[in-house]
Amino acid sequence: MAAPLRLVKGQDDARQPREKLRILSEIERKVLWLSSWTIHNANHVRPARDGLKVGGHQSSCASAATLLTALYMDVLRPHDRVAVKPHASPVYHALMYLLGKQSQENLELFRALGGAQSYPSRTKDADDVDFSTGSVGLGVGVTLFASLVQDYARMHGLNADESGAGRMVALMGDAELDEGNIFEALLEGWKHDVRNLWWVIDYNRQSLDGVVNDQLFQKIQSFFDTVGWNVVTLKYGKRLEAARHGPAGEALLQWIDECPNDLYSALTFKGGEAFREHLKTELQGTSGLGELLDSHDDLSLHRLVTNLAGHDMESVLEAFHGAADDDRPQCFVAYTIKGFGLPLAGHKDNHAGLMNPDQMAAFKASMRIPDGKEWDPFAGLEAAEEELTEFLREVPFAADAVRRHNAPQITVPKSFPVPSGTTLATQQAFGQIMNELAQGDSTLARHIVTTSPDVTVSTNLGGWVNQRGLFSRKERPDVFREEKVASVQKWVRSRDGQHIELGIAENNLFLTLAALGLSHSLFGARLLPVGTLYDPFINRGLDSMFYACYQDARFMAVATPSGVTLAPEGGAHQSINTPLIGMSIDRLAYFEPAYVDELAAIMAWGMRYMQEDDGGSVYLRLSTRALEQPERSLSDADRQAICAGAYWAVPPAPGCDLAIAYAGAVAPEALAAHAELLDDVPGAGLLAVTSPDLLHAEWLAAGKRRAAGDRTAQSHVETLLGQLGSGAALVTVLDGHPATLSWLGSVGDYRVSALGVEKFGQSSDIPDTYRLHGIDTDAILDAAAAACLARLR
Ligand SMILES: Cc1ncc(C[n+]2csc(CCOP(=O)(O)OP(=O)(O)O)c2C)c(N)n1
Ligand SMILES: [Mg+2]
Repeated sequence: MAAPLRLVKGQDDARQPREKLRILSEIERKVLWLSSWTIHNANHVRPARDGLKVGGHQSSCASAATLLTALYMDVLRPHDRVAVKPHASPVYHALMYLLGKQSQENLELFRALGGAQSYPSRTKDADDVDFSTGSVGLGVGVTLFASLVQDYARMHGLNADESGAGRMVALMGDAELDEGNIFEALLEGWKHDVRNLWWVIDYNRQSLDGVVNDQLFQKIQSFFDTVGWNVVTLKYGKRLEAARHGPAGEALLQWIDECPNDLYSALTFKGGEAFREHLKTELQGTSGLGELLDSHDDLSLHRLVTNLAGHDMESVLEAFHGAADDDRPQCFVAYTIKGFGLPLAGHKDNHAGLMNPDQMAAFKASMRIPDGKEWDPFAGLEAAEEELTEFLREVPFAADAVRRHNAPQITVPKSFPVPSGTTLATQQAFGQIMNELAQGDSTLARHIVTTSPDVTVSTNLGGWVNQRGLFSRKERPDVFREEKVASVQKWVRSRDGQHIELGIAENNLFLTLAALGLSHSLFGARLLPVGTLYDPFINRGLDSMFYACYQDARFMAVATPSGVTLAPEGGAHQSINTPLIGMSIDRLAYFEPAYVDELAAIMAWGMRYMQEDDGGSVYLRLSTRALEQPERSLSDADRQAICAGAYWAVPPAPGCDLAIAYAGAVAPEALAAHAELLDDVPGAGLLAVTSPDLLHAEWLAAGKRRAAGDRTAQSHVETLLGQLGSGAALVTVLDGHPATLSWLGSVGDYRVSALGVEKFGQSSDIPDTYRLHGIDTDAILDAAAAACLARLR
């Protein structure tokens, strides 16, 4: 039973519930209008230049107008954070417009350059979007991990907000529940006992292509029950609830209950007359039916039968306020109608459907909007402008409070100490660097948080976790240790722990990194998140990784082992395409060091980069192959070159016409081939590439600067390769797709022979697999010989 409507804490006591309801309903009406008009304007009013449909989702907006109005105009507080379903973007912008946080100009430019974004965007929208959405399911999922991160920040005393925990809210489409990542997140949330989480399902029973399965609500109920959420169903609005006690009331509600989703939608679209016909036939003989039908004309019958709670402000407020003081995760299943209040309501094809100009004109008239007053915040409403202005000024969500924090940066040394040892793998060295960081009690170490999807130990994070412990809201000792069962792993769970152990789902890893990587801004807690996984499974979490970068979360993803170098594991675990992913994701700097002194410098650089305003995230592609380490001590300039993406391991003789460029674990093959080549080409160069990504990005940027008139612009790679002769041959090699380095030829006039992995691999040892893929010493020598011969021709 829902709680009665009541005022919430901190709200103006003078404001009476009835009055509030009336004004909120007015605002809801305005929001419905503005969202519809924003889309209409973009499609039908604003001049089109390319003949392309602009699009927008009037029906998806209408479906969510009541729920979002209730949330933003009454229920939410400034420290709550929200993911709004992508297709309700115009509703969000309309609400922010009314609250003075969005401009009319941006609404007019909806979906145009610089205007309000198609889908809410944390980085591109001007009106303080908390979580970007677009790829359905991910915005929902990230709220769950944000609640975990909020707890982490609070329990580590790092959060800026003193006003208690905020709610992490998702206003989601019902079809988002088809996305697997939702269920992966739910299970993980259950394990971590997440709190202060609200998922509001806009249960319009329609997706893009049509109407969803009947009885879906039962499944929803049981999914959420299973993981300990409280489920609140908002089904009938107040008018239908009242009708229950009138003539044929119970029968009517039962008929709606049993009505298949597609029939209910179709009748909603057709109108009151269609409902009447069906009720007459299907409830024939029901006592009171005649009285019920006779007391309504078609319009009012339609209003009655479509009075679902998700469009009934009073019911919505009751449900939300009824749950307000409970920190248990809440799922609200709000029955709605896609296109409610529009001529598109209920039609199965309405997802991308737009009102045509005639329909819009009629809708505008029904909204009492005079010509020229389309953007007026108050036109067509019954409440007086002063009253509405006063109400909007008092909206709790809009109270003067910092919603985007800015946590100070943590100092990071120039480089971390280089792990000692003559033969080491980068993965092993990563573990040692983290282990050493864990030992001191530096400020830096206190702000690092690690996470891994069940590969903590196998990616060498064990040492860090032994010292820093696992994060858990509930303390739990290491039972194996207490029972004196010998193990090198010490897994104590506590609120102080600095490692978030996840189940295997890589989507969850990247959504956790997304939430951790925004914590400085969301909660004022500067965290330096480091997440480990096996490189091939970047593909598994790719959309979430992309999503994290899209909203400018800052993290370090350490992917190991990688490539075919993990040879015996076979084709299913050998990653080929990940270097190209590293290069092509914006705001992500991909590195593939071969040696551990490079790694130590890159990790320190990365932790600085993660904190810079115009920085980004970092992806380290590491290996389990132990390499003999060079005996050297890096200078600042060396480290600078390493972090810029490349250096000459052996500089070429000036004007020399041959060089080998390698990245990562194939260094020994490149070195061996280079040593052999020196007999024939004494000045041949050997280029160590540590980041194909930064090298490439900076090269493109320099080209753009030159095109813009800066003649002095020169990139690091141009300086390096400029030491070669014109037309020099370049053999590139890495354990990854050859396109990663093949572009080097275009940096100057160079002929590239690009070696790399193009085919799925199979189980074998390194000599076999390198030979199979043509990245061994012989293949490099063959490519160099062929390149030299081609030059002579
Ligand atoms: C990952 C992903 N796949 C497909 C789409 C295309 N798409 C956009 S909305 C939608 C259906 C959404 O239905 P629902 O979540 O129920 O939203 P509503 O009915 O409220 O519009 C689909 C398939 C998408 N945005 N993201
Ligand atoms: Mg839907």
